[in-house]
Amino acid sequence: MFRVQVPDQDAPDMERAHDFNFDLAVLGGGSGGLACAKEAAKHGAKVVVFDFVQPTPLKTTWGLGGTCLNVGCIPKKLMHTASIYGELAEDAQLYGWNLTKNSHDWDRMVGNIQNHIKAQNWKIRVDLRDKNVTYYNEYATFVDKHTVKSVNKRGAERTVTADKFVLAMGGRPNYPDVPGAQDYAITSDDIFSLKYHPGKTLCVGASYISLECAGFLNGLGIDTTVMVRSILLRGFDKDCSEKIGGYMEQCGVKFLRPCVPNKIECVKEATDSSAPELRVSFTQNGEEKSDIFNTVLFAIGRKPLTDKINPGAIGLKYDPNGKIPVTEEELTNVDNVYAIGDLLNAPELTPLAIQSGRLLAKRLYAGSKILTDYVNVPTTVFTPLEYGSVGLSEDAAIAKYGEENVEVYHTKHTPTEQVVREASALEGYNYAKLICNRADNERVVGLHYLGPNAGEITGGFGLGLIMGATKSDFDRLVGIHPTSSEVFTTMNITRRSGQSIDVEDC
Ligand code: FAD
Ligand code: NA7
Repeated sequence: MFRVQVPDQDAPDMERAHDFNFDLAVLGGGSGGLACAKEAAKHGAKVVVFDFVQPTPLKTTWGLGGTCLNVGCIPKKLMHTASIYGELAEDAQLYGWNLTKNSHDWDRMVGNIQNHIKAQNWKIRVDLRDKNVTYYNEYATFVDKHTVKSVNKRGAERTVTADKFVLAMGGRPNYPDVPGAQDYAITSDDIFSLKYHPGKTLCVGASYISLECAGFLNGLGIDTTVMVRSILLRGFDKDCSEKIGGYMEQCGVKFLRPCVPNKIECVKEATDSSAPELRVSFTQNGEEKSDIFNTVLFAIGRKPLTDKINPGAIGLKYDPNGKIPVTEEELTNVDNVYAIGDLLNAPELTPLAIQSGRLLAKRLYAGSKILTDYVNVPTTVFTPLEYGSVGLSEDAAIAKYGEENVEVYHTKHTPTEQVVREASALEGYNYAKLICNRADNERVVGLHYLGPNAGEITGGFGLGLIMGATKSDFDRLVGIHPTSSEVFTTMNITRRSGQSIDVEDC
């Protein structure tokens, strides 16, 4: 017989040595804040979460759950999937399916994605209630180190005291200081619920968010241009980043580089059902130019709005970019205030925000000593050619271990499912490499993969890297045939050898 364990509502409160309203107040109900709040409540803490979304200049707003669910990973992956389905529909015909080619329906896609998100917003509310976490849909600011004042959308105020605070306010997209940017352009905060078809779109920035948006828009049949100030995907492996750009270009995405915007003017206003017409003036290679677009999307970085929580009231120290320096225990310079997730100088990723929130709550309320591991965090860029990586880029490995100690094994690969495609210009972009430290038994310090299902592949191999796998461990592993992941078990060409990687074995 199974027994369902329900929380004992009559259980005595955790022993408290204070008179505050709550043991823990969490500012921000996104990935990190929710994980922290629920974990703390599980260990008996009396917890409140404040979550409030300030609307975008276009007045877009959303529900509980933070960036990932509402305007980040989830709608992004769903739109990426929508665009990949278009590609697969082409392949399906090569596999014998008789499909009439339909054009893509933006409204239907957005409607279905937003329905999913709204259902999740509701589930999160119910989950918090079930786990005895108090939730206020209010914006919180500090009064003193144990007190916050919060305001709801009608302007009603409340004052709440707590023993400890966890800051989990995430970040918001930056706008450049360019005339018309805030008036006419959008960001990732708007694109996933855009009421009208975006039309001809300019994505400004070469960040992964810009390239992912450009990738799925182009895949949905939209005329798409990316404006690049310098390099693609700063911080990622250069080799792989350029291949992503090359592939996108072959798929029809236009690139303006090196290029920066100067002004955005409205030629024709947007309506509820149609995109505006915007004239964008820009400097490309020192030359002044302009072009007309319907949508301009800025993806030029994100910033935590730490200055908006009245940090001066508690003497909170933070960097000019809004990031908050913390100790290994995620403690800020204020002795009862902690910070997690995108507020930290660490990769801005949902699983890391969740991990940091959950482990912090365990340390605060369950006697745990386990710290969040910020090294070897796998990640994937969901561009049309997906890119998964874990560990160091080639440049970072050379900087850390010296060129003579870095051995790069690399290869091209052809995903079996793609062999029916006619030989095309898109061939040869699927690529994989292992970066090894020769001074340490060829320990693998970086793994990079370009090809389908990058997230699934990289997530699995990430375990190998945190366990300290060497190249010979990868060689010992028997691959699963025919899959793309087996490429990592058969690599024998080093960059040092100069041998061609054009020939592939079965
Ligand atoms: P958030 O999720 O941003 O939550 C913070 C919440 O706090 C927000 O709801 C905010 O409105 C609220 N808030 C702020 N100030 C206050 C206040 N004073 N009072 C009350 N509430 C407040 N990560 C991945 O791992 N994989 C991906 O594929 C991926 N794709 C992404 C795609 C896009 C377009 C974007 C923008 C991000 C993506 N990310 C991805 C990053 C990921 O979304 C973030 O790392 C993650 O959401 C950070 O969680 P967080 O808890 O730190 O903050
Ligand atoms: P990133 O990774 O900080 O990238 C910012 C990009 O925008 C980068 O390509 C910049 O070019 C470019 N940029 C910055 N300012 C400008 C201006 N003014 N004009 C043109 N281009 C500009 O930002 P993301 O939004 O992708 O990601 C932020 C985090 O969110 C990320 O870590 C994810 O985990 C979630 P540069 O290379 O500086 O020339």
